[in-house]
Amino acid sequence: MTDQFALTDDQIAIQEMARRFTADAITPFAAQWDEEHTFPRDTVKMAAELGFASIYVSEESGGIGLGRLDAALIMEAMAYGCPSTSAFISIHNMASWMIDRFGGAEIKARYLPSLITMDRIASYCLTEPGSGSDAAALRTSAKLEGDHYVVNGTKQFISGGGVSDIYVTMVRTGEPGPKGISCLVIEKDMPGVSFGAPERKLGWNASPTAQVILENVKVPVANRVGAEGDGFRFAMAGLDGGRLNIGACSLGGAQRCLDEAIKYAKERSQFGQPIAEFQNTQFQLADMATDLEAARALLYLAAAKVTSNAPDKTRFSAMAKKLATDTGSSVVDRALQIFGGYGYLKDYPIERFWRDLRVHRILEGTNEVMKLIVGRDLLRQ
Ligand code: FAD
Ligand code: 2MC
Repeated sequence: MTDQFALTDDQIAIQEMARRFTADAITPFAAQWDEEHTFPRDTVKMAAELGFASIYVSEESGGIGLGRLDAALIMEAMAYGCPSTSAFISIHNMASWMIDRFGGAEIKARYLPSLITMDRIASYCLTEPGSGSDAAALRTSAKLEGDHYVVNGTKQFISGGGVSDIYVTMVRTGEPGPKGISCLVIEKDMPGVSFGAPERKLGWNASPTAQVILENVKVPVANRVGAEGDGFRFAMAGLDGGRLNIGACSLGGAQRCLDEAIKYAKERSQFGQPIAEFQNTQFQLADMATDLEAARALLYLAAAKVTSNAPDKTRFSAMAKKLATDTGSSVVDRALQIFGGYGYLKDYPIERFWRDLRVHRILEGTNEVMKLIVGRDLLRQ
């Protein structure tokens, strides 16, 4: 980077710390977590000791109070070892940030200390069986009865479902559409909370996914984040940052596969020479590196915009999520091709990254929804 675009010394230091943590605590174990569908609880707790569970929770609340570019650097570094573990930690950060940013003093004091240390883990519950992309159509109802809400409904595809202790949940307290939605903190142990069976997935095997089923759950009014009717806005603001992190997870995973492909191309010989000598291989690597740098540049710019609360931050976050996740999948696919048949085997890490990165084009808003957000914003100007 030139001076104009350089990371600060602090950002380089935090990137180095995240890379060292990944090399020691994530990369050596990631294939086994994938194979055995293990959620690495101890490892995410170790990440919290470095401050990675509260990256943009304010310092007043006990977080490390960094910006979204710092968060992206950390997520990108951890995804070099395991995209799904990195993304799991990102979702916890998003949910914790929503409590810090929009919650009152009492709810922050009650939940944030244990979320910052990851003694308690948080999930984010927006999606329902009948409302995925059309999130504002959610139907989980919260009816006010005295000093508590009675909550009924099902949340679908919840990362950490059954494992997390706290569920930051968007519910309907009022009229149809976005203005009738509020945000409640629901605890795993509240009577009436149960979970579906763990979903069997193509990838993201280190990150458990399950339905969260809410049957007559009595949730104290004190567990509401912010005012009634503001929950959809909070959920979307959370995703402005979450989408950057998912993009960063794709960049980190794709960078790993590019590095592996460069190494492999020098080692593997066919027709009496390393496959790296073929111009096609060189051109493939050149395109992969170029595409990745372009996506990274947009993602870092979008992260800076979210940190500074720029008016076009949501559009840039959506553009960066789309470009980084599409590019990430495409780079990993090309890396797999360079590995030939060996790329298809579990003996090498490429197929795991191929599977893990695929879902980044779907979750935290599909890439079609990202285009919808960008297109609408352009036409609004
Ligand atoms: P649908 O909305 O039914 O979309 C189906 C297709 O139609 C897609 O291609 C979509 O792009 C397209 N489409 C829909 N509307 C439009 C439109 N207006 N214009 C053009 N195309 C459109 N959710 C949570 O709340 N919390 C979580 O922790 C969480 N974790 C997840 C983990 C995994 C592994 C997965 C797979 C999903 C997770 N999700 C989570 C849910 C995820 O956000 C949704 O799957 C996603 O938003 C898409 O919703 P859907 O699956 O219902 O697809
Ligand atoms: N920040 C703050 N407020 C926002 C916002 C943002 N980024 N985006 C929208 N809003 C506000 C918006 O301003 C409006 O309020 P007002 O009328 O007062 O101006 C309100 O929210 C409704 O917005 P829209 O009119 O744009 O709502 P609509 O229903 O048309 O579409 C859409 C919203 C499609 C963008 C949204 O439903 C969406 O993002 N869908 C995808 C769902 C998704 O991303 N799910 C991810 C689940 S989490 C996950 O997958 C994990 C792995 C954790």
